[in-house]
Amino acid sequence: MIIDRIDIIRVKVPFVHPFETSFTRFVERDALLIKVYSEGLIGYGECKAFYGPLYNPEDNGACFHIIKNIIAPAILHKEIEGPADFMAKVAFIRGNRLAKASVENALWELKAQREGKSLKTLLGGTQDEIKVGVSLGIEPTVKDLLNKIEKYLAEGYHRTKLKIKPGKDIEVLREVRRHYPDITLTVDANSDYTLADIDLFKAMDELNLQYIEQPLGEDDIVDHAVLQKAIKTPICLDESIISVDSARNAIELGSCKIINIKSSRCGGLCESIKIHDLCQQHNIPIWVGGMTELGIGRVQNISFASLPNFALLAHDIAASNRYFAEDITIPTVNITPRCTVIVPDETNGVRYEVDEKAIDRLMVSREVIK
Ligand code: OSB
Ligand code: MG
Repeated sequence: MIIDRIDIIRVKVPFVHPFETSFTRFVERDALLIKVYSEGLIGYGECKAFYGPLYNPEDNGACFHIIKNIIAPAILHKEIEGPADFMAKVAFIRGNRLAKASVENALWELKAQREGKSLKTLLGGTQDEIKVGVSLGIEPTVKDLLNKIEKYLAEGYHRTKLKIKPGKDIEVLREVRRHYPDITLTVDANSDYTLADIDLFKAMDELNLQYIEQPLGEDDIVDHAVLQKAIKTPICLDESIISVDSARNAIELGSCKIINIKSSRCGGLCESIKIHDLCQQHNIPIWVGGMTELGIGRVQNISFASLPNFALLAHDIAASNRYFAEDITIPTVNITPRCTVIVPDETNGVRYEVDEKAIDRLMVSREVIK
């Protein structure tokens, strides 16, 4: 396919409720949408960067620069066979995984349209519907948090993940466990602790957590191995896994027992499928992580989560209304009464269209590159 034009559209979409993590308090999704035009077709990608380099090393400004000034000149008006060929053509760019992934995802959409197949089929998906969990932010008081937990349990979410940070951890978790002794509960520290906190994580062993997500720094895979040997609760790595090589290192070192895959963090779906396969060989359970994405990214995550080794654990692919009053797909992502999401395929009639009118309403700026 010849790439004719690339638009980078910045949108800002308010959250229905602020979402606080150990690294920031989000009040809106400030995102770049990537629109790739090719031979009369349009493929969308969502760049998962945030307004600042707080979780990933890149932010929106960095991605905008890399897409406009480095990726676009490498592919515009050239023949690109598909996502894998694209990845080969931008392999000279070190890092910058979120930027590469956003365009790679759009090329998967174009490939699906050209071949008249669903993304699920192209990726090798086998599941028709997938189970979802919810990720809950840090709240001002335990009472506020309990109210939030209650709300999402009532909606049926299969797993409740709580964000923690130093000072808002073990005491809060003990309270939550006292109210909900049996729910599937996990925590996510987003890298905010060090091995000096080892006793805190040993204390968490009493709480019957399904896993502890990314307790230590993103580069600390050696320290994560030390911590994993000292505690019973499985560690699930998020930030530390950016490639199939980092996954292999973490598995060989024993730094985790579970991995959360975000295709954006790992530079796209091509690399993420390799991580999926590697984890399957090593019996490492995996699940699809989230980045508070808008509809475009959320729907692509659903298709990715239909791969076979994603069958065990619930994914961070909540209904769109967990974050947004207004979203950019028709329909927006909804959960079934079983709290699953249905994977679009050629036969089940589930289809999502990009809501161009909503994008126009939410747009802050548009850059046209051709
Ligand atoms: O660490 O998983 C994370 C949101 C933004 C950045 C990082 C993370 C998260 C979440 C929310 O936990 C997941 C979601 O519901 O999209
Ligand atoms: Mg995480």
